[in-house]
Amino acid sequence: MKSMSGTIALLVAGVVPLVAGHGYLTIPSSRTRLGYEAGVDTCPECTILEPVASWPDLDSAAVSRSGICGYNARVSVDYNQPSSTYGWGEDTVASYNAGDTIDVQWCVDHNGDHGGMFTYRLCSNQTLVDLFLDPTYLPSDDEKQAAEDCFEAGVLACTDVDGNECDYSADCTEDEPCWRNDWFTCNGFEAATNPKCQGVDNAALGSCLTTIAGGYTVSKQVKIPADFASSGHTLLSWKWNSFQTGQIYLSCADIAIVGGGDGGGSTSTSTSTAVPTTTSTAVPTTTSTTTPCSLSSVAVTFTEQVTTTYGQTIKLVGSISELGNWDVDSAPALSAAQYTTANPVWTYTVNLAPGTTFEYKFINVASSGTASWESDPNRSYTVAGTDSSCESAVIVGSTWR
Ligand SMILES: *[C@@H]1O[C@H](CO)[C@@H](O)[C@H](O)[C@H]1NC(C)=O
Ligand SMILES: *[C@@H]1O[C@H](CO)[C@@H](O)[C@H](O)[C@H]1NC(C)=O
Ligand SMILES: [Cu+2]
Repeated sequence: MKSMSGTIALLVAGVVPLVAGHGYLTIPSSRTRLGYEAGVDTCPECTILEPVASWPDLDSAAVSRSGICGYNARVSVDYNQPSSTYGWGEDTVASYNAGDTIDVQWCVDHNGDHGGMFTYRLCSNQTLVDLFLDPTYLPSDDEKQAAEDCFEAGVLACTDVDGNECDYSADCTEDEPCWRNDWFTCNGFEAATNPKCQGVDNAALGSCLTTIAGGYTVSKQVKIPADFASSGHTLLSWKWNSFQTGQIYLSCADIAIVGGGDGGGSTSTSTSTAVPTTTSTAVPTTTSTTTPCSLSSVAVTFTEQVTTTYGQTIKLVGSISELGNWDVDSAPALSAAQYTTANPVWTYTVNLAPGTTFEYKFINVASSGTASWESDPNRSYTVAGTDSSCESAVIVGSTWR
């Protein structure tokens, strides 16, 4: 249950609560990350499926209540059901094109880096996915398992992306079922340098947020299959099988995939076959039905490139209530979860009504409370979503000035 290193840390520190921090999906923002940012989850890296056989047969464990999105027993939160209260699962957090190669990242805690292998997965059965998109419905364990089987069939293989390093795990031997390089592997558990999952992208301690001992980012790229059917709302599931412990970690992120094939479920092609014209009225030709955009809100993610020192917080203050009406004390703080030395970025996602126009600036608040403002002029932004673009999630990138 606890890692060896965790046990040692407990003996030394004495006061650390009886948990060992582990890992969760951070990019795209998982439901777990949103739960942590909303304050309902006090340990996002503690969403654990255990005890299970996680190694070397990576596919053997039933997911039971953990499902594809994870169950955090520490705070009794089931991420398989969208939460209207805390804001995960109802809106998508990112939109990708079918065929895109995308950046993905999870965060492993220093105190619970159990090594092993991990995957990112998509399920092409929208009927199954839809069970996990209804805030009034918690899927049964059988439905969770059916979805798990679907996601297992949709592993986004390491080998699909040119330039990915797709190694065989140093902790597997050739005769074991974990001897495969389509999954992503962490470094050898006992490797002399950069061991375990923290070795994957050589990130610094504290490069992402965990609640126990500080986190290391684990960054990879995956490819959305070019023929993945367009979906306004589907799920990306992340799964990490521990080498050291009988534990599996699961998170999911709500995403949109556009521009893909029609998949198997579409009936649009059947309209091109001859329809017996029993009446004289014209049979409607296959017009491209442009659905009018009717988004209730757009998830706007602000990213600010700015190098900060320990104790400083970047906030976003502006002319609308969501941004504190220019009041520094009411302004939301950005997250440093994606901050690395190589990529010093702070991020904040806010749901805004389409058409909202506002001015804003970033401020750097020292631990003393003193705020430094960006230079003039004010930045300004108008939320789209009333036009034909109909993007439910957008990213607004900027650099401190
Ligand atoms: C999708 O899942 C549902 C529910 O399990 C199942 O009834 C259906 O046959 C599946 N569809 C496909 C195309 O596999
Ligand atoms: C930025 O907006 C604030 C609040 O409306 C205003 O007081 C300030 O003059 C603006 N700055 C510039 C350069 O326009
Ligand atoms: Cu553990």
